[in-house]
Amino acid sequence: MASLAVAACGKKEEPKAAAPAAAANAEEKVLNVYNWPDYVAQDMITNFEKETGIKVNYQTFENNEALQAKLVAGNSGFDIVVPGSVFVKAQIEAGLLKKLDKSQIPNYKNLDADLMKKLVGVDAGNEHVLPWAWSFTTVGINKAKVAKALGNTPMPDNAWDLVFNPTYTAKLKSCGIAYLDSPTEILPPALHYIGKNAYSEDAADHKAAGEMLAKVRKDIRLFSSTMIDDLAGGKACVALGWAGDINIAAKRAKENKSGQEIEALLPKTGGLIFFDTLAVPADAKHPNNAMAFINYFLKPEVSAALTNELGYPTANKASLANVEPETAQNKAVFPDEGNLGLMVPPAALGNAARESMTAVYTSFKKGK
Ligand code: N2P
Repeated sequence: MASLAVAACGKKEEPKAAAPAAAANAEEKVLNVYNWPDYVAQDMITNFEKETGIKVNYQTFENNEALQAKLVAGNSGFDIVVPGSVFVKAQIEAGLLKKLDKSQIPNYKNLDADLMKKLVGVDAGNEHVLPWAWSFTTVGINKAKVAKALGNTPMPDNAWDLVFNPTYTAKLKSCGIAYLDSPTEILPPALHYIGKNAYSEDAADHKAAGEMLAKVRKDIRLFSSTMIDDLAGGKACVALGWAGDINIAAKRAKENKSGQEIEALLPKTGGLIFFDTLAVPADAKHPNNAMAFINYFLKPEVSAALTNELGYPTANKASLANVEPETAQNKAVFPDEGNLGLMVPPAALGNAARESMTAVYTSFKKGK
């Protein structure tokens, strides 16, 4: 009897105990997400909707500059956005992002503490963002087409030569060179190639990178927001892009039985690591739904699906057990310690540096 009484009493107390959840549910069951293209596992959104009853409106943006413009304008209507680590510090400083409410993210414990430490430089105390996925900027190739276009010239020792050295670009332009279309995607690898700090804020360094870039401008066929179709569809044989997207292109070429082998290279002087992060705009209307989405994403099997389907690692340590062996062993998805050690870690760029990079990039692109 006594235990029944306790149970009954417990029941009576329930509505009070559930008050915070009730407050969360007071939000209309809508979540507006703004992410990069080709960056979500196939069933994730529908599964989240089924599990939570929250309806997701999903839109995409093509580069960090486009997202930045939306956030600065305000009233974007988005509840979840996915800024690259390069932009996060400036966005936090400008008050554009809300702090995460970790009490609503029990799966936060699944995150890899070492990877989270890599973000404290852009988000002190890991208060505002957590990784959606990470990868590195590098060079992707269609192996057979590149070998053919290079002829007697052997592959360079440093893969960056394929996109920055006129000796190689002059030969490769026949099968197509593609660059990402964004100042903050091109200037950092260009700076790294000429031996400067990839995230230098010095306008003189940007100018020097621009001078190097000008020498290869006539050999660049396309500027693009993703390398997937360019490489898999044969528009380009070489791309300056993200390893993850190059991995997707490789997968697609295989599935299409095109006979073409596409590969993300590991440059001898290192690629540039980036994190894309889950963040909530300061004026988001559905921040609690955003926390529910983040918590859902941090389930081991949900994060693992992103890695398995798209070839992007997440920071969800608990998801690693669900990553398929073929993906886990792919060095273009999970570079080994040696390669990671060569890579440029993520860093922040201030507004003035980004403006200076944009000016250099714009005149580079125009000057054919
Ligand atoms: C999505 C690629 C986004 C990664 N396919 C670059 N930040």
